[in-house]
Amino acid sequence: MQMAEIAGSFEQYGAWRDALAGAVGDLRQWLLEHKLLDADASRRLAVALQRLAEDKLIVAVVAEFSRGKSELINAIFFADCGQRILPTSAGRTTMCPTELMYDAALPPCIRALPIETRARPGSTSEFRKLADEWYTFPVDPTSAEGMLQAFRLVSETVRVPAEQAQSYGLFDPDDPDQRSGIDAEGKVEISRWRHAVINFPHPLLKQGLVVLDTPGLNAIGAEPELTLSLVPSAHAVLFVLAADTGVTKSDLDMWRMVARDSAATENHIAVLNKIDGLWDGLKTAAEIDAEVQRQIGVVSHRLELARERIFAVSAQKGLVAKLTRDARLLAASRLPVLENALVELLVPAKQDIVRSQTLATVERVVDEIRQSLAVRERGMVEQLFEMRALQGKNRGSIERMLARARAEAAEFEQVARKVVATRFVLNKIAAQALAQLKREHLKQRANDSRERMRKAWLPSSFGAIIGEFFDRLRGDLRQVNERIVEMEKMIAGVQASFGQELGWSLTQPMPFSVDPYLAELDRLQELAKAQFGTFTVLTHGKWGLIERFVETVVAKSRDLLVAAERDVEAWIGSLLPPIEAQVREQRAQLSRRAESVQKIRDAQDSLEGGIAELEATLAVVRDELDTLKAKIARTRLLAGGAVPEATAAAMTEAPAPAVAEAVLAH
Ligand SMILES: Nc1nc2c(ncn2[C@@H]2O[C@H](COP(=O)(O)OP(=O)(O)OP(=O)(O)O)[C@@H](O)[C@H]2O)c(=O)[nH]1
Ligand SMILES: [Mg+2]
Repeated sequence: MQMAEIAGSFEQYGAWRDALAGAVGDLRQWLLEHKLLDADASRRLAVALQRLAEDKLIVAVVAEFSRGKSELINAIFFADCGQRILPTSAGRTTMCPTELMYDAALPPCIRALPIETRARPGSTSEFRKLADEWYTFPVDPTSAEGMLQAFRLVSETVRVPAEQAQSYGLFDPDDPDQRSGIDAEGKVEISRWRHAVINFPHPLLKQGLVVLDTPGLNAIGAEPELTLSLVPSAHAVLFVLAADTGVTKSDLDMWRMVARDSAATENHIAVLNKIDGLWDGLKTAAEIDAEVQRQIGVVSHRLELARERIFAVSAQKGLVAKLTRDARLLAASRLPVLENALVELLVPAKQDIVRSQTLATVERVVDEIRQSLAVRERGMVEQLFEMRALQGKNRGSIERMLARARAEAAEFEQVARKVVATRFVLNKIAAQALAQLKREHLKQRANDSRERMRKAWLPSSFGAIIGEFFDRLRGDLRQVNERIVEMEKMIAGVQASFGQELGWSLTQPMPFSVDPYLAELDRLQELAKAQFGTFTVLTHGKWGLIERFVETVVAKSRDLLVAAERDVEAWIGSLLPPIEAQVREQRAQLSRRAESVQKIRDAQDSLEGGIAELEATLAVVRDELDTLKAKIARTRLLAGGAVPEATAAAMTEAPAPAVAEAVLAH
């Protein structure tokens, strides 16, 4: 009952997404059955469908240790498990970053990456691709006790010699606080795992929710993957403070790191946890509220975050209230207020993105097909007109007509040759553009910078070296952009000449820009710069950490260039197929026409039959255009409907006329 808010919203979102995927899948199936889908358009729809299937809502929870991150996750998301599932306790509990998610391709399990991998090159995301490096522990989701037991894995520690911890970048002998952690045998305690992924068939996780729990105590600074990748890519970040500790210096350091890494704090919510500490049984409700408001004011001031983004709660009492179905305690915990805010932050924004991405692809494909069908329709209407004019005509005029049809076909081939020539030039420019984005290219740039850093050994010079690394990557991207502009111009030229000579109106190529990648590079550089700024004194203990940071920066740059390469390639791939499809369509049309005139010449009496046949085919094409119109209208309607019930009702009715009309309006 108490889970309704979050669970209900996520379920609605999931249902909306499934309905949208259903409409796109249905459209694709129908197009395939009617042989209207070429390979390129088919691939584009498949990509859109896959993106819908893999859609995730990521919530990251970060804070210093013991602020109640794990308890908050238990209370907000997993109270319906009937008990606390993530381990919580005083002191350090969660030792490694932990993702809770569900991937139906895997059985329920916990996969854990050993801490030893930190001594080897490669970021967590690179190890993610190496299944053999991970330990897999089965989880029985039907046994709460078994789950609880299994989840304790995230708290496991080992004692290792200080030097070993140092090689993992987890121990700095120059730090007096850390030195005091060495025991009589010269060992220190560290996490046993570097990262854990809990695959767990919980209803929220099945809808695509991913929850990231993080360890406190500097872990966020020691694992570049978290700061550079996992937390910034979350759709919502919960930053947790505790009412009994207030905003300490280390809380503030961590907040600055988190806020800075994400470029903007629009996805961030601060949670002031443990407000039950103020309920001493003597204060009145009004007094307690005044104290809470005062603390929120302090947090707002120190984090430089608007009051509206700060939520005071008691995670622990909220969990207890949900487990014991105590509505009064739940209200006192103020957890539902936070949950509403989280849903508000998460769902509408995500829905907008998914909607516009999906519709952009689908509308484009439908637009191209509609154009092909329109060409076919127009050709048939012209042909019918001619055939009707032939009724009762003599042989001579039929011969003339045949000659005209053949001449037109030959003339068309002259024009169509331009496409072949364009394809040739396009391939050449494409190869030049893509060469800038190849892995080997980046590898060389990275090795170069790494070598220079190693030689310099002076942290103050690292900023400049890293800066140059990024400058070069930006230069590469700008070159790619020049090629893109070239290709755009070429396609526009071909389209214009087809427009002039054949009267075609082709859809303009989709605009493409490398600006988002440039912006992403800027952001990455900012992060790297800030990070290197913290290494003012270079000690041996820190060198390993720096190496890992460089690793991560390079890995992130590679991911970025790989994504750019994929997008540029897809864009190039989408330039010519619509024109080529139109050429094929027109060619087929012209040859059908010549054929049918020839048939009439060969057996003049079959003219009536020919006309009837053509009329029937024309009816089929018109029918296809109508169906296409209805299908895209339905997809739009589904995509726009935020409320599934309303959408479901609308689906059974005819599509709204205004929308349907707009689809086919030339
Ligand atoms: N009184 C009170 N205690 C809480 C509340 N939330 C969490 N705690 C307690 O605070 C301690 C730390 O909670 P955790 O959830 O383990 O904290 P964490 O932030 O995950 O800590 P690490 O995993 O060590 O980084 C535990 O003993 C919790 O029972 C709360 O709302 N009120
Ligand atoms: Mg924890």
